Amino acid sequence: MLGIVSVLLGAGLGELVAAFLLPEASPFAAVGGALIDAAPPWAKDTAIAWFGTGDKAALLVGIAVVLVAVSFGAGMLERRRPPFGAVVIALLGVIGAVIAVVRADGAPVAAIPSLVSGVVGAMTVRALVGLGETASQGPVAAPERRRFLVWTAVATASGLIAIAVSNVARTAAQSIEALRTAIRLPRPATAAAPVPAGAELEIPGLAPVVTPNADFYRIDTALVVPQVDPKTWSLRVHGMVAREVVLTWDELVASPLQEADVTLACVSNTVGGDLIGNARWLGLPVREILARAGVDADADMVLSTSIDGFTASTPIEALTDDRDALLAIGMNGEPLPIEHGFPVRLVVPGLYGYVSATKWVTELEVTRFDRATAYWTTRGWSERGPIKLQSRIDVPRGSAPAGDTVIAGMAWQQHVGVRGVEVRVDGGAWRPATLASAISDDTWVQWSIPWTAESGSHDIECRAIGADGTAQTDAVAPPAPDGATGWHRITVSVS
Ligand SMILES: Nc1nc2c(c(=O)[nH]1)N[C@H]1C(S)=C(S)[C@@H](COP(=O)(O)O)O[C@H]1N2
Ligand SMILES: [Mo]
Repeated sequence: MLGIVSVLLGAGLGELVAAFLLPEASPFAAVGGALIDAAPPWAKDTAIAWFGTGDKAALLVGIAVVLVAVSFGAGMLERRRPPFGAVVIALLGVIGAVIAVVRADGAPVAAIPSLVSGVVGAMTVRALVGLGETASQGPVAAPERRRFLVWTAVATASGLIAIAVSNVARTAAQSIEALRTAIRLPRPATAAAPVPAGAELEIPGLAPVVTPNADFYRIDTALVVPQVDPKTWSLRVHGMVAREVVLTWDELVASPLQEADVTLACVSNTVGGDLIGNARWLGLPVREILARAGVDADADMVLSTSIDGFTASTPIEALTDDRDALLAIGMNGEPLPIEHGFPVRLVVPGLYGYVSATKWVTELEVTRFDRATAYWTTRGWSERGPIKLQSRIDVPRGSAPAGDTVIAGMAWQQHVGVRGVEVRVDGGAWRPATLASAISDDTWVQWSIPWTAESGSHDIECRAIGADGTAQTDAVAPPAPDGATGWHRITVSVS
C-alpha cells in the first residue's frame, strides 16, 4: 500500500505543478495523449463504442489502474530489495517526462511535472517503507508506529488534495480560455494609423517593432493566474469623485473604443534587458471613465486594484491628460491573453508597469499620494515611475563575421520620444545611427548603423538622445528604486 500512497503523492504534485506551469505537460495528459495518438484504429473504435464520449475518462481510469498495479509492485519491491521499488517509481517519472517533452515538440519544461512526480514518489516510498520497517520492529504503541501512521496519512491526504486543486485550477483555466477565444472584439471608434512602412527594419536578431503576444514579457505577482469571467467583471470607480461609477463588461465593449500603439516596460528591466514589449492596444480612454465619475480637484493619484489584490498608484494627470491611457481589452487584435490581464487591464504610456499597468483591474480609487500607497511603493520602489530614456543593442550578439555588417537595436522613452541614437566601437568617436520611422512617441523605435568589423574582440556601446534633447546618462543605476540607467555595452568577437 505504501507504493500506492507514494505514487499518489508524486502524481498529485506532478499534476499540480503542471496545472500552473504547462497544463499539456500533466503526466496523465501526456501519457494519455500519447496513448490516444499511438492507439490503432480498432482500439479507438472499440473504446468509443464501449465508452462513448466517456472514452477519455475511461482511458484515464485505465492508466490509473495500471499505475496502481505498478506502484503496488514497487512498494513490495522496496520492502524486499530497497531501493529498487524507488527506482521503479523514478523510472515511471522519467517515462512520463520523455513522453511529455516529445509531445511538447522538445520543450524541456514539459519534463518538469513528471520529474517532480518521479522524484517525490521515489523519495516518499523510501521514507515510508523505512519508517514502516522501524515501526514494525518495536512494540505496538511505540512512537515510531504513530509516526509511521501519521506520515502515511499526511502523504495520502496531500496527494488527494494536490489532485483536487489541480483539477479545479485546470477546469477554471479551460473555461475562461474558452470564453476568451469566443469573444469578437468590437471595431475601434478611433483606429490607430497603420504601422509606418519604415518602422520595421527586419534585421535578423533585432526585436520586432510590434511584439507578438506569445513573446510579450510577463511580470506579475500572481502565482496562480487570475481567471476572470467577463460577465461577472466590473470596474468600480470611487474615492474622491462626484459620483461612484460601476462599469460592466457589456458597457465597456459598447463604448467608443480607441486603438493605440504603446510600449510597456518593467522598472526591473536592466540595461540591455528584455522586460519590454510593444503592442497595439484597444480600450476605453481612462480619462472618459474618470470624467463620468467627476474627479475632485484635490486628487493627485489613482490607485488601481487587481482582482488578486495587486495595486498600482498612477499620477492622475497621466490618466486625465490627452495621452492614450487605456482601460484595455484588446492586445494586437485579440482579447487580452489571460496572463496579460484578461478581461481588462490598464495601459499608460510613459510610466513603468508597476505604477500603471494593472492587469485584471477591478477598481480605480481616486485619491492622493499622501493618503494611499501601492503594492511596490510599500516595498521601497519609487512612488512615481516615469520611464527613463534607454537604448539597447540587439545585433550583433556574441560574435560576428569579419567584414561589412550592421549594428542594430531599440531605443525608447515613452511619451517623450527619441530623437537619435549614437554608437561607438572600442571607445572611439560616437557615430549617429539611423532611426527607423517611429510609430509614435509612445513606442520604442528601431535603429541601425553599418559597421565594418575587423577580427578581434570589440566593445560596442550605444546611447540615445530624447526628443526633448536630453542625452541618455552614462551614470550606472540599478533598477531599484525607479529604473536602471547607464549605457548598454556589449563585447563581440569577430572572426
Ligand atoms: N495584477 C497585476 N498587474 C500587474 C502586475 C502585477 O503583479 N499584478 N505587475 C505590473 C508590472 S510590474 C508590469 S511591468 C506589467 C507587466 O505587464 P505584462 O505582464 O502584460 O507584460 O504589469 C503590471 N501589472
Ligand atoms: Mo514591472
